Amino acid sequence: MKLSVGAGLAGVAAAAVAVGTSEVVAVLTGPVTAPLPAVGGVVIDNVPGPVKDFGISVFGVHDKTALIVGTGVLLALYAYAVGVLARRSWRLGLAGIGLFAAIGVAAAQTRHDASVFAWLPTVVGAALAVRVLRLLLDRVGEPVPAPASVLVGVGGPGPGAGAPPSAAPVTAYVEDRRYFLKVLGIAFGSAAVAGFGGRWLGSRQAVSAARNDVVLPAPRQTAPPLPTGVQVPGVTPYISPNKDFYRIDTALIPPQVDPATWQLRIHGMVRNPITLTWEQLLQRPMIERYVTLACVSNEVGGDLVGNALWLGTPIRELLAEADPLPGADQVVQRSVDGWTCGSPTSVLMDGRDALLAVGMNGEPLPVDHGFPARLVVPGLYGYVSACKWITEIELSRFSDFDAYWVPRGWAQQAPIKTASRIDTPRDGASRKPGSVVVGGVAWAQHRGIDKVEVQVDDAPWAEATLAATVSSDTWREWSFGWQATPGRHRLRVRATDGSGATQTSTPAAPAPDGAAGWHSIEVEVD
Ligand SMILES: Nc1nc2c(c(=O)[nH]1)N[C@H]1C(S)=C(S)[C@@H](COP(=O)(O)O)O[C@H]1N2
Ligand SMILES: [Mo]
Repeated sequence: MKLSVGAGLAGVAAAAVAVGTSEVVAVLTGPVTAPLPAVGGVVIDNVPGPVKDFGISVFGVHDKTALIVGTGVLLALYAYAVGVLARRSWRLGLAGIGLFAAIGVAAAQTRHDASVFAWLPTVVGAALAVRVLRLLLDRVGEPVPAPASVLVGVGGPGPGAGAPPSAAPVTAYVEDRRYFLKVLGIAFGSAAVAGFGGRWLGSRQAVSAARNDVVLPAPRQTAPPLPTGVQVPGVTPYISPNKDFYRIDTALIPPQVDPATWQLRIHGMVRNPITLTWEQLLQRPMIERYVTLACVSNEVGGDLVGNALWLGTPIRELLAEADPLPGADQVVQRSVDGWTCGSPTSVLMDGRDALLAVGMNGEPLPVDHGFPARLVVPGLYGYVSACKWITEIELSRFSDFDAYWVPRGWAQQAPIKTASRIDTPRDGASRKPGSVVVGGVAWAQHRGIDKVEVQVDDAPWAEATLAATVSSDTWREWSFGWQATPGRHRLRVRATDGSGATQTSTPAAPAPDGAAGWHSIEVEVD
């Protein structure tokens, strides 16, 4: 092994130990204070917003794993360089670790829910990294100018076999290399154990136990019973199970909020500020409603939309008690992790079933979906209304405050656009000639769906059959009987909402206020 490679590996091992131990310390200070998630969070909050294709990457879930892996790879490269440098100059090595620590600490401080000890995981990790790097570098050894005969001896069957006395330093190096590899292995092993162990401990003290103990109150008003025939065979389930419900947020690690210490503060431009504890919230009148949520980042034909039975207290009643001052046209919602969104006060108070929700499909909210409490507003995209892990409601003005996504290029106000999607057949599927059932969903929350039409190739638009639905706040499934003839066909769908407006054919990208255009698929018939 070349000495510089050894030094580089020593650097990587030191970094691994730093990251691993920081995860253990973060069991005490909160998962977002560990350097890797902290830096990842800063990246999320600072990617340029208006970039269209970035919308999904920022909102999306899989990209979070990619972000952590990417940050880890960058750190490994950096650590390798620090190791190589440190062998030449120990002071440069220390400076390299110092820079790592500075970045980690700075990132952790910016996390909204970070404690005053947010610096601790990185500092402990960095201190251990210094020790590990020194230990390993001492074993990498120094190049020893040796006579050729000695080098042959080293390459021979046994270390030092018949070697002259002058070979001593080289023999020592060979022994040190074994020792070096052993220490390197131990360093990586303990880093892995610490890292995964820390994460595991952290998840054990997560709120799942508190969530299991929650007994949801009975609703004052249950949801209207589901009519028969809401479901079209082959189409997305009418009610999205919690485990399949799309998840979109900026949280690398979902905030763990203990209901015992949770509070909701309603303040700002109000006559009567209110603070609610979890107990007090559960004592408020609860209602149950089916509401379909949709994400503004959803592309035409996409699946960032879901329908659930929510249990919650009408937010309009809480706002009325707080008594907004004239001019307070924006209800700013703030999550425990600092994320914000803003809804028009007029919309939250116009009588629709906007809920401060605590239950989803008969369970307490899943942690990923905002436990213990979130807002659900029929008719507004999630990023302007559906604050998860909510802890603050501040009455303000649109002219005074821009919520999280607004400076990143998204609209201040964003009612959900009428949309329709073909679920069956799938794009690119093949079918036999004859009768083929085409089916899908359409949504225009709070206006309702009045008509869905399908067009095959250039034929006139034909009306689809609408399935039953529970209210105008939910999506509606539809089906269409198609007499398929051999060949390749294009199928399009468009919906008309309860106000009589038909979806526009003009495509629009998700930014700044939601995608538009008709969903179309191709089907091969033979
Ligand atoms: N605290 C918090 N709440 C949030 C978000 C977020 O990033 N942080 N994202 C919003 C967006 S963009 C959407 S579309 C909905 C998605 O809710 P879901 O993950 O329960 O489907 O949550 C909203 N609430
Ligand atoms: Mo969203």
